[in-house]
Amino acid sequence: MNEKYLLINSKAASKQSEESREMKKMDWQKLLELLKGHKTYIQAHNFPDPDALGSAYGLQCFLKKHGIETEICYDGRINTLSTMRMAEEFNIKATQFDKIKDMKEEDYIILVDGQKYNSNFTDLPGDEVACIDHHPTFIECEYHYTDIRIAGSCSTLIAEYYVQSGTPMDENVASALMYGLRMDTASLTRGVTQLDIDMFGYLYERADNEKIMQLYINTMQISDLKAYGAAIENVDFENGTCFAYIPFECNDALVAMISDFILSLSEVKVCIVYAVRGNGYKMSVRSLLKNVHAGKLISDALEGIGSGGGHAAMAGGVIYPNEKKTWHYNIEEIVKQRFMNIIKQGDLMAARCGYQRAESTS
Ligand SMILES: [Mn+2]
Repeated sequence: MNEKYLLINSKAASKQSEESREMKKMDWQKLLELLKGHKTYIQAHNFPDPDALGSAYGLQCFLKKHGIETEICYDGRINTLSTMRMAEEFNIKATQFDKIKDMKEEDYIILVDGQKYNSNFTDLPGDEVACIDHHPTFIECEYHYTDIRIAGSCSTLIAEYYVQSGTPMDENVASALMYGLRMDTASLTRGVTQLDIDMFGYLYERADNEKIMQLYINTMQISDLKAYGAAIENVDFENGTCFAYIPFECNDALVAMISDFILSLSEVKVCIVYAVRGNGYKMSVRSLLKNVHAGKLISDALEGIGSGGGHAAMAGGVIYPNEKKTWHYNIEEIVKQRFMNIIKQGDLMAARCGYQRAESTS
């Protein structure tokens, strides 16, 4: 079932990508023109993952080759083993916003691997003039330069800047982009478009593939097992949909990894994994069903109490801090009710339109 699903998904995704590529073409010359003479920061999403860091670094080196110096910044922390090791291995210099003392309102910011108003993007003092991202847009925002196209990773889009402009790519950049591409697409098995495959081929010839394989080993720490244990302990399964609650703080990447893990159970078609985040909650959603779009599901289910969005197969979001006080006694009940309501509405719609659930058609 999985393989078939992926085939359908990848065909649909590449069609979608072609459409969106027509709408918003990348224009590397326009980007260079825009940035000339401005102090520029490249902002990766909060708590950057390998794709965010890889694309920020790839873009930084691209711009440098064209005479534009930039600084990579992010809010939150680099707190997963995979991202920490990546930064170290590829010598990527990214500065936590707290340590940047001199960002001014007139400084330029390019957002990578996410968009303004996303729950995982802190609004820094600088001016967000450009955005390069591979996620669907949930809240529209005008930038001077926009390159938002659906693809498996943001690293894919950045790789294309080198290809289109004929800019030479060194091994370190190719490796960082390759790692980002592989991590976001689970090595080309998730949300893959034709562009991802093309760029994979391009990067493969230039990257240190041995080093990338090394990064794949030891990506978890003993302390992560506590979160897996809690999620397994609190699993609640109903009709193909699985909820798992982690009642303590847990970083974004770990919540996402546990979400992938729960989805690997053969009975699970949709899963919602969430953990305490300050006074609110951090959520991760996965869907294998054609009629359940993970991004729309989380966005609708959290309406009024949080925000979220993402791809058809994977999405993330947060429940706002002030909500926890009122609800933490029965958070599991509330989350389940909200998500199941949306899923059931989808099923009703699907039944009316004569669709079938994906698992019964493939
Ligand atoms: Mn990404």
